[in-house]
Amino acid sequence: MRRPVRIAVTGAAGAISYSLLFKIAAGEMMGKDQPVILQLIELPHAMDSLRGVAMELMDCAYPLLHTITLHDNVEDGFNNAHYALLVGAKPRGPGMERSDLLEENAAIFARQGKALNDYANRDVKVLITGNPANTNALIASRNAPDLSPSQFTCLTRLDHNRAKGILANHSGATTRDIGGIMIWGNHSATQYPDLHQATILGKPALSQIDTAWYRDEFIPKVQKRGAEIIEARGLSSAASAAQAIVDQMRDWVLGTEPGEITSMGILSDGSYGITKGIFFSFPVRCNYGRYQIVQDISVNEFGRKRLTETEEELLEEKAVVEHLLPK
Ligand code: NAX
Repeated sequence: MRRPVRIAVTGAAGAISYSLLFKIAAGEMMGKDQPVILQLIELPHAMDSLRGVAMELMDCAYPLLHTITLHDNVEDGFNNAHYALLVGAKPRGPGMERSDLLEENAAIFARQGKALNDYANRDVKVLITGNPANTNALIASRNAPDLSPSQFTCLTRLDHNRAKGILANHSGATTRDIGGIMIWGNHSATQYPDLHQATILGKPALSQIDTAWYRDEFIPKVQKRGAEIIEARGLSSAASAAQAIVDQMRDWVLGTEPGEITSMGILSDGSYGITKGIFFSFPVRCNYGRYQIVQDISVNEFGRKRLTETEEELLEEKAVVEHLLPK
């Protein structure tokens, strides 16, 4: 058996974690031969609830679950972590402006970035889920000067999976038959779910579906799926978000399937003309624990407009928190 890896999770008593932690302990994220130590982090007032979650995890008697530790601060919780899943964030309250939400979360993710820098394993891989995920990732990475920005990603795999699921449902194919989905940009309603590389049973998806459906129904449906779920369920996506976190981390660590593309929010290096220094979802492939942007995909005029729109939103978000970013 391998040596256990340390996985720190913030917001560990929240709704997403209530699905996520059980999947990790069952070996769905790191593989069926990889024992895990869970370092669970919550706000002080949620520690009782967290103890309940830990008891349930213990009661599942997972063979791969080595140890569980509970923490009410990130400095202890991130200690020696190989992986850090930043799920907890301040939700938008009544009457709260978007800029207030950005600023309040900026303070949280600045502290978390510093704590990762000071306490986590030097090779830690960090996935930010808490919203606004892209800008929170920017803040965390900028506050961790001793870590490489390539160690930080934000979650856009849920958008990717949603696009795949909705296309499968519409076309009658199974998700196994679908490849080449791409999500560009922000995890928000400006994201661009792009089907120009997508295939259904190996043939171009766009030759098999109606262009009007793609542009007028599919794109807005993926963009607004989170809101549609809140309206229907009265609660935000939790189990599907947990699945997406597992999928994104597994691909990052263990690699994407040969030839397959996935989508990850990563620091822009200027590819596709996107401003450097913002976290933007790109089509990537992963191998040996690293991701690489898939290059040379042609982006038509329709796509370029969408890329610019979502890029502009991220630049606006960055401008709101700029004064909190270390130089
Ligand atoms: P919940 O409100 O159920 O749980 C969040 C938990 O985080 C709470 O228990 C809270 O006490 C804890 N928390 C808050 N601040 C913390 C901090 N500084 N340190 C440690 N713990 C902290 O929310 P949940 O449904 O689990 O969603 C978590 C986050 O994911 C939200 O910000 C949500 O907006 C975001 N999402 C992001 C998605 C994405 O694709 N990027 C999709 C799903 C989800 O909406």
